[in-house]
Amino acid sequence: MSWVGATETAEAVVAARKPYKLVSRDFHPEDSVIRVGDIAFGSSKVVIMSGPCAVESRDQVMESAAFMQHIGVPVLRGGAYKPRTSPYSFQGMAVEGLKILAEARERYGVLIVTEAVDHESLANVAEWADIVQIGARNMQNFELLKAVGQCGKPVLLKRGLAATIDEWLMAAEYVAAHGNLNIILCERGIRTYETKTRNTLDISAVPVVKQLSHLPVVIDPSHAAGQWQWVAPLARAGVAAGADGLIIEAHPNPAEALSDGPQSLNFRHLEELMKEAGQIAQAVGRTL
Ligand SMILES: [Mn+2]
Repeated sequence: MSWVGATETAEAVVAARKPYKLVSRDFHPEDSVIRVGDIAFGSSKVVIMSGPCAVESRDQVMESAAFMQHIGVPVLRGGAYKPRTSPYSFQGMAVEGLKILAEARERYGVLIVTEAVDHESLANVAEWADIVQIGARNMQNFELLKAVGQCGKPVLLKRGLAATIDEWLMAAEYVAAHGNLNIILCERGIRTYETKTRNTLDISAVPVVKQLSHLPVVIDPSHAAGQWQWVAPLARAGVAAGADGLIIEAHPNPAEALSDGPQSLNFRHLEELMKEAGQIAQAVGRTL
């Protein structure tokens, strides 16, 4: 057997072992560009998404949306359904929260990304939001992933906190196999033996996933860090590593946030981070 033949055989063996198809680069060699409104994930522009962890009130959302518009953040985040570790923590405003987010879109021209936690909330989120988020804890909720495949909206699929890259891509494959290839992958930190940070941001996931898959990858430095002081350095690293976007928690008054206050940036720090991320993007041949 020639060396060329041996290499081809080895590649065929590796390809056969790859459990995902639709989300694989083998299936679609070019980068996928996911268009939402007038923005695109996976283009030369790095997409910034920001806003509070949770929708807490109409005033809080309007203040946040106005600031995002002011500094040029095109996508507002904010959870109306909150899968909290404790059943005694704030659980979210549900449909009322979704309506507030939709009103913010009308008034300030921002797109909305928000999480669905089950079939019922998925129907509501798909109706009111622009991007459906599937959180880390639901990454392997396969029945929900099948429904997301048919929901008609782009999906932001977070990596599970104990999921390997292959498991994460298999979760994306579920969504794709059920009809939705508008998938944005989101690395948000994985659980390791380190306890100083809330999770360990797996920066290597960006180049690895980009080699394995054609889908865009964004970084969530907030849930990885768990502390606002570490969010900007991780965000900068994400852009430098080639991430197609960032999703960052920011709150008008982090000290009073009902959810994830310690890791939320105030608006002044978010504005500083936008400038820094813009410079890093330029250094790697991209823009914000
Ligand atoms: Mn949060």
